[in-house]
Amino acid sequence: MSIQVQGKVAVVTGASSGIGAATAIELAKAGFQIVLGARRLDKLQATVARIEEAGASAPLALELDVTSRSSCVRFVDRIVSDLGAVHVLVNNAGLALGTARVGSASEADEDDWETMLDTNVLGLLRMTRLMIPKMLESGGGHIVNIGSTAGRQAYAGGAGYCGTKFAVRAVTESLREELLGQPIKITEIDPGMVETEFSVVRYHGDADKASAVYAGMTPLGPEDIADCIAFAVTRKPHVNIDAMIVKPLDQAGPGRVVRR
Ligand code: NDP
Ligand code: 8X3
Repeated sequence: MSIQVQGKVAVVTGASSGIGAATAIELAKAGFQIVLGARRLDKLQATVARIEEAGASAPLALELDVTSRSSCVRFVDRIVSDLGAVHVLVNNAGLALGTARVGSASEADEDDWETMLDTNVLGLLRMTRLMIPKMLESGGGHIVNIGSTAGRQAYAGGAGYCGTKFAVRAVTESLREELLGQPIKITEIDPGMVETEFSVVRYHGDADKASAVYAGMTPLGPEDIADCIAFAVTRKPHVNIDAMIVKPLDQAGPGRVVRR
């Protein structure tokens, strides 16, 4: 580790599951004071318990729906009133819904597109807009956006989801330009296939379809991505990790997977 993290506050959105939960645990072990946000408070409490079991200091777990402006405002206000500062924001909350091809999509698929855009793009913008002034008041910060390989290479059936992740890249690069000269770092982490609740959510709860995604290959685990995030946020003050693309060895690209 190259920086002093004691006393630094790290906020992880979507910390009730998968990559967000693993990141919260990893950053807590590294010494950050953690704030967890997600809609499912019972699941957030499970992450809290895992952080406490690891012997790290007790995190603050707060309800957060990134699609709601008032929920985001309440979340950020509560962090500042309870902890007085914020240094790291991991914009992880996100989801894929469905694999409809545009030409055969239904009204329900259109609703899925709206939810993905509202969560993955507008939610990330909402949280970032609210956090930048608080980071500046705290003496500096670091924004980590979770994109995807789906934001670098599109695939059939992914127009809705890939569209949101290409947008995350555009937002990250706009922020890089806007924040030049300010003490705020900006990083994008673009994972390939990670086994989490992601595919269960994408297939609307169909566990068989979800597990078939990873059949015969070795996917990444959420802790593999958490490891990369922890590395990025603990570099020396003058070092900015712009982006990391992290895929399983068994994956060359979307749909290009070796199965044994
Ligand atoms: P999970 O489904 O396991 O976790 C998603 C998290 O996002 C949950 O904690 C969920 O919490 C939260 N979330 C969803 N909607 C909202 C919302 N409106 N407000 C607040 N939180 C929300 O999936 P992953 O861990 O895999 O996904 C995390 C991120 O990683 C996503 O941005 C995803 O696109 C990205 N990603 C995932 C890959 C994969 O293969 N798994 C690959 C590349 C990128 P709750 O439901 O409690 O609100
Ligand atoms: C998730 C990766 O390839 O399932 O962001 O879209 S993929």
